Amino acid sequence: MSSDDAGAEARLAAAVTAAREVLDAASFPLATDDAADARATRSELLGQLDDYLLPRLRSRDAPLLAVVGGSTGAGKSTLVNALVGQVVSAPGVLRPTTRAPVLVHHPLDAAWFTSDRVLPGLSRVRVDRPGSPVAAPSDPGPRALRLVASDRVPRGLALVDAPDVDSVATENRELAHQLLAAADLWVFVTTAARYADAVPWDLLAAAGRRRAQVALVLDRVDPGAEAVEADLARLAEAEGLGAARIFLVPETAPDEDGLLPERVVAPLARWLTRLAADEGARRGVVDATRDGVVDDLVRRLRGLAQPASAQTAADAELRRAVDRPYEDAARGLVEATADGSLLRGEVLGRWQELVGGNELFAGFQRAVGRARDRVAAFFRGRSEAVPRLERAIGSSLEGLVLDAAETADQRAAAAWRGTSAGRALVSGPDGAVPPTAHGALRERTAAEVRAWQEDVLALVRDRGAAKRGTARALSLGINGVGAVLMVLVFASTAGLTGAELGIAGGTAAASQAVLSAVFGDEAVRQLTRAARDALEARVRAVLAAEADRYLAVLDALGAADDAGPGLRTAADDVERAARDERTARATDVEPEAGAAPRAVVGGLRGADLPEEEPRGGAAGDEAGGSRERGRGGFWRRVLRGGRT
Ligand SMILES: Nc1nc2c(ncn2[C@@H]2O[C@H](COP(=O)(O)OP(=O)(O)O)[C@@H](O)[C@H]2O)c(=O)[nH]1
Ligand SMILES: [Mg+2]
Repeated sequence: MSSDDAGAEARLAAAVTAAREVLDAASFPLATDDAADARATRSELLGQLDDYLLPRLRSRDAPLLAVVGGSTGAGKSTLVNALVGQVVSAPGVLRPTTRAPVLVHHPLDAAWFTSDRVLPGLSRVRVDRPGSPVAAPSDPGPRALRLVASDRVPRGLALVDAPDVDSVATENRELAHQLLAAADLWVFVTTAARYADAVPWDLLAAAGRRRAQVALVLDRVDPGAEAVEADLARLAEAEGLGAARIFLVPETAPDEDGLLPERVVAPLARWLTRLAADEGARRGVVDATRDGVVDDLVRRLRGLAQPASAQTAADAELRRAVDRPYEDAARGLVEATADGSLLRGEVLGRWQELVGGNELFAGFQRAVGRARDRVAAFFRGRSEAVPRLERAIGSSLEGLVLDAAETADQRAAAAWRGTSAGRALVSGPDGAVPPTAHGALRERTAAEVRAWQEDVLALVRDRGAAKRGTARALSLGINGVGAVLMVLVFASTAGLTGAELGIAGGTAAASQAVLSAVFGDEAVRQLTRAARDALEARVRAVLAAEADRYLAVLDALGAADDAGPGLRTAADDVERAARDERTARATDVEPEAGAAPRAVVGGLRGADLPEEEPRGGAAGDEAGGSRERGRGGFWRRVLRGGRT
């Protein structure tokens, strides 16, 4: 390998690593219409990147991983045992078998598989005595690999006996798919009776689309059933697997050791053994599968960009659906606390108690007059009425805020229920938005209202201190003057005149007059504004905390930043790096190319049997022996006549 070649490969590995990070960050947390598909694609891709592509890019020289897959009872385990010459994997009669899959490798290749270089999510168990055909009590369960070292397996090749791709046990099925996604080569086993089943073909078609290298084994073929082979070849061709080798294994009975006769697996044994020995051929298979996975990665990263942007759009829509009602609530409160509507019921009663009734507003004004000294005296005489008014103001305000919060909550929840992304977050036991904590909301509201009343008293005190002579006059009347200021805040009916003003107007006029007597007109205007601003800030604080129940959920999900552009860029980068790497590979003169196959170290059982002469026709082969594939001209052409 030239240094140019190595550099290009390293750059491809870097681009794929970067793409993995982008993909990992885009988690599609919101239940948008396409989220479920996007999540499935993402987790499949992440799995394949970790299990296969990144390890493969980091070590092109790692042994070729041939995964023996197929339907329930197709004969996968029996085939692996026959190739290895010992029962390394128990053939199953009882289903589903939940035993850990077996990986068989040459003893000198052990280091490639004992680490978590490939399939890092699976634990490893070394099986020293693979002869035991039944699941030991210490069976590590399906999320583990049972590693078997065998001299029979050629160096540079490893065989995995995968679970059934159509297992009724989800865990087995998923593991089978995961193992196939991690394979350099699929050895797909099917039978004459089952070869047209839908599940395996869904998988095979997907393999064909991404140009995974596949060998098909038509197992347990009865004499006379060879016509099936042509049909299988047609199916394979139609699914983009025209280049797949087809091996026929005639039906025979296993011997007393549970092994099929050597001769029936000889063609497959020979082919796999030579593949391991021939560096060029091995690389060819490894690279072809890898290139297909890289192209598939680029395609699927691009495919995820749109769903990723849809997440961010949904996030923004959900945020608006919360902001709108809570903003309306805040505005409504600001209005309701200024238009006189608070001057009713208890508040009005207490106010009248303080100032002496509606018709006595004038008397109140007269009593105070323009002499601020008299203000303190006025309130001193009414020391009971002031705190009662304050309490009435406090509880009216609280009620108003709680109502507004309740309405906003209902509107926000309804809006979220109206979208698929939002529904998943508010409905059902798994809903992520916690319901209003009524007790805490009431406490918080009461605290803010109390704090506002403190704000108002502080304003009055500060203003009094700033004005010569006022502080002493106010010393006993701060609470009373503060209460009047609160009332004035509620009654600022700007623009209304005469009879329209009603109670609010009269109240406004009276309180305005009293406060003006103490502070002067301009100061009263400033005080009113400051008190109103303080009220708005406190009301908004309560509402913001409520809205946060919703917004915090979105913040935690993290869909606010659009991952779409990043996914597209990552796809472009991988595509460019892959193109460069392929160019470098094509122009690189492999020293191995054209060289004689290196000496075979290890050889699968049957690999050294002499090749049989082809026998024409579809006649059975009861005499024993097996055929690698049909003899038809079509297959000669497809396979370039290349019997191995
Ligand atoms: N007679 C015969 N039985 C087989 C052959 N291959 C598998 N079996 C039996 O079929 C059943 C399922 O085989 P197994 O290897 O466990 O299939 P797997 O599910 O694909 O691993 C077992 O009872 C095997 O003994 C074969 O070539 N000939
Ligand atoms: Mg099996």
